Amino acid sequence: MAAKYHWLRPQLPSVTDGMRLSFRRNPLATPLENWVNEVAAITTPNRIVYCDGSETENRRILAEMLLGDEAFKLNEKTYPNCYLHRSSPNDVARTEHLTFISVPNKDDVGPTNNWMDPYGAKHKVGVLLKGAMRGRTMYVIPYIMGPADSPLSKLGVEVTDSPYVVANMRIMSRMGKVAQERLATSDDFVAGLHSLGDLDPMRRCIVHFPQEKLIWSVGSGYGGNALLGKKCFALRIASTMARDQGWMAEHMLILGLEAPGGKVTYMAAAFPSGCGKTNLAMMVSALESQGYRVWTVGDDLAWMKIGCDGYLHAINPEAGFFGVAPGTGQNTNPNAMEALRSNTIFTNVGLTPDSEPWWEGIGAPPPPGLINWKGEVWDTSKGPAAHPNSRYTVPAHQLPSISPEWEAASGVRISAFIFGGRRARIAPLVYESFDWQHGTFVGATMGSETTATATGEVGITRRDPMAMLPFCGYNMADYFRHWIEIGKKIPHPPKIFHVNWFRRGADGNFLWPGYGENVRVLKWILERVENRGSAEETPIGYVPGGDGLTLDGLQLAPGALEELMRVNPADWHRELEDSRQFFDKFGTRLPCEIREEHEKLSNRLSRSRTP
Ligand code: OXD
Ligand code: MN
Repeated sequence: MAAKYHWLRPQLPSVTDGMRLSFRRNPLATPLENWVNEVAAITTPNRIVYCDGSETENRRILAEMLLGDEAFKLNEKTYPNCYLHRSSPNDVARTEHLTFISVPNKDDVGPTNNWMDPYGAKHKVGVLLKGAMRGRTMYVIPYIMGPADSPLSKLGVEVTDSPYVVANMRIMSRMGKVAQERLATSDDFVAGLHSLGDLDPMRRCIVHFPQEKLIWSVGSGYGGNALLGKKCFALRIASTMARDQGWMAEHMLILGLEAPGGKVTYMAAAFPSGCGKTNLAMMVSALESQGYRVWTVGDDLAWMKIGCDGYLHAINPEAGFFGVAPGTGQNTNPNAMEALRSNTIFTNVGLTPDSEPWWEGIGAPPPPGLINWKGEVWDTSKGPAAHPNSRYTVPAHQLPSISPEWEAASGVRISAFIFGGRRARIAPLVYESFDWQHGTFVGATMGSETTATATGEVGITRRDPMAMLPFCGYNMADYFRHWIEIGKKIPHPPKIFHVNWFRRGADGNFLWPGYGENVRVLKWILERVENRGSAEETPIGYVPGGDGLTLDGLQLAPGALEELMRVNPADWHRELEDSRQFFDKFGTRLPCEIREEHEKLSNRLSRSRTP
């Protein structure tokens, strides 16, 4: 056995020594070349192509992608340089149950991650990778997460046997020559090995080795499982790097709110998947005529570091948007609709007879002859024509609302953090935490309801601290500790808020219109950041005072505003019990500050009940 798997590095004394496969190193080769050769020895591709990121190469890769029967060129007149890709029907989303963090000690990944021990993982997943690229091309993609000239950016290298992944990585990261030049002979890169394998879900596995800055992903060609720069590197591996190096890697959008006079205030917001992060980041402001405008810096990820000026500075590590298509339309997100008219790769959307993409919510009825995401002629008996998790991959610079600062080398100064979730009953439209420690508690108690019926019945609440449940690469108790500690080190920390666009009235209808009207809430947040804006104290934090929100031009149902701001102590006591059960999973590793905030909130709620 040992001889057969000698490339799995059992000859090394420990898997924590920072080396990767470490087999047959050539002292004349660069660390990148050595690693690529080691990977090739395992996966045995037919040929190896080092990607340079050029336009000529991109055309070749797209042509290669089109050779497969699951890719199509779209209408060149109406969607120039756009493509449709259909993934295997069993491979349409991230697979959290097949995603592992691999470090020696199980306690270090905590109760919210799947764990594999590194030796076991190397053997088990190594078997799946052995010969996995036989007959295929292995592409080597050096890439930068973050603006090419930013000190906050980091390098990665992904090897993959999927041309679709190469084409997507070209949109989502700065890849090729620019990364190769920055990497030069350094070994300071996150290494990602991706192979489609045979796409059998029984042989699918995504493993992270944070101590080696290594990712192995086999058996999936979809999104976050295959574009390794996104969730695997920029969140799971980067969160451990951030903990060790004193910065933050968060599942947050970044936006700039421009006020009359032109000053832009930047905010970063974390919402669980499916709560409208992309729409918020790309919002067309309902208060544009009053001079309030929203600029997009990023829609999913934020890397943040304390700057010499004492503020937290954020970059968007991505160069594109990998957005959910269904529900994206002229009314909900006109900026995205404009961006994705060219140079976009669509995945698992419907296809019209005119070779245009189609999805539910696009704003046009399904045309006769529509083909669904599986390639079948569609009718209503077949369910949605576009898969609910179908996507567009579009270069960020094509977005009409892209911030002029989106590639600023020093990032943008963050003045507010916003947490949120989908809560039908409990959380007010917006509230402000009392301080950083309380704000950390607000983030740690975040949750979102999976469903809420038309009658407003509350769905299942999934606790999703800081929207990082599937993405934190280490024990979440230590992640809360990291938040508390870094807050003490930021001379000018962002203020922390919580929003809920999804509160429903007794009739089950949403109380707040959402979308572009959310700018009214952002405006109040901006005013609070500037120490103005009227606010009322409640047990859970500050909510806007009677005239706090700018509501002119908006028709709310009678009583809706009061209902939107209401804090019901009995509901919050139940909520606290639910989060206590979640926190209990972490045992004594949970920071005492979190328990302390829990206690303080409980006391404030009890006091508020007493007349
Ligand atoms: C995403 C997610 O795809 O959070 O961004 O699931
Ligand atoms: Mn996300």
